[in-house]
Amino acid sequence: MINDRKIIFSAIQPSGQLTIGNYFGALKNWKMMQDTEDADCIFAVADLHAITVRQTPAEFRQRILQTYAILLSIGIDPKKSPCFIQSHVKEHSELAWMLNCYTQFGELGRMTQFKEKSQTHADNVNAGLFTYPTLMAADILLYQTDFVPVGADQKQHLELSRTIAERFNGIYGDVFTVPEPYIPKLCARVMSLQDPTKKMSKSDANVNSWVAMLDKPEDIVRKFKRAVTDSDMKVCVGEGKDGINNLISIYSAATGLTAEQIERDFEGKGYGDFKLAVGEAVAESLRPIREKFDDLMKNKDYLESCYKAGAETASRIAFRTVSKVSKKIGFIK
Ligand code: ATP
Ligand code: LTN
Repeated sequence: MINDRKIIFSAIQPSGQLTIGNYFGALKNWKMMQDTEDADCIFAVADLHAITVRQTPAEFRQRILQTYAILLSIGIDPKKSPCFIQSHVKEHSELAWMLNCYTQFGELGRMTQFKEKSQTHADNVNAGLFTYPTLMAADILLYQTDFVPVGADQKQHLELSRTIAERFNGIYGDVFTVPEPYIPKLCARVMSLQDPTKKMSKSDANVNSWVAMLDKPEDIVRKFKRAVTDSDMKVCVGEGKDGINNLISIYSAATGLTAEQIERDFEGKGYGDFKLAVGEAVAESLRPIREKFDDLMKNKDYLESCYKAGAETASRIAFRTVSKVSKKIGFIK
């Protein structure tokens, strides 16, 4: 890595089937930034984050590998952008502990994701769920990251990462780069197809509310056909038209058409035609990803060689940061 180039880092949890929310809100931008930005990109599968919720070991192992394969399927090039599994780079846990001691209880208590998840998993409000944002800060700060491509729901966590970095730098001098979120204009928050006032989430029990990146084309089309809209019957962006606004954003992300072009193309046409078009466009944009994914999952040795190489590169950078932090804190070498 060359020192004065910008660094881009992001991660994704292997906590369920990845949805088009993950794709259009985050992953698509990872690929875009890798291909267009004059920067070094590093990406990870955040398996340590995922155990804040109980996982079944055999399924979890499979899901970690699948999530890794999806990253390569969307076009992350492991030769260009180190791509690794978080638990393989021990410095993430190490720095997270240290940063815990520079994070206030009150700050963590204010995190909306913590409040929401402690309600949905009321039987398991563990300390990891509470300190989740300090692990995320460690992920980011280890690589001296400048930009973090994420969906809008992660903005608050990013702000806390900045606060922690600034606090640490304030005490010890310039140790960490203070990261900035990169939140897309389009699809920063893809909404549920069944309740468009709620974020699309893979943990939603109603499977018709979310579309998985690996869903079959006919299932994708069916879910869009059932999407909740309104009684206005006009394909246009508008207040109170959450369902249609969401579908227009998704269609726009899948086709590259602007909202104005979409409104023009569907003037005088019904919601049925529009929902079918959105479903078909999404299915088509995901087709090559699914095909690549099926190929990659047949080649586990290749996947292993990629995540091992990714972890080696990441470890070298992470080790440098942790050494610097340890020295600043006063640990004996
Ligand atoms: P869960 O739904 O189980 O809480 P998640 O999908 O929010 O999990 P991750 O898988 O770690 O959590 O998210 C990875 C990335 O996808 C993050 O950058 C997140 O902001 C983004 N993302 C997730 N859901 C959406 C959505 N509905 N719209 C836009 N971006 C999203
Ligand atoms: N917290 C994120 C996933 C995540 C992440 C990160 C994103 C873990 N570590 C580092 C960006 C940078 C989520 O729940 N969506």
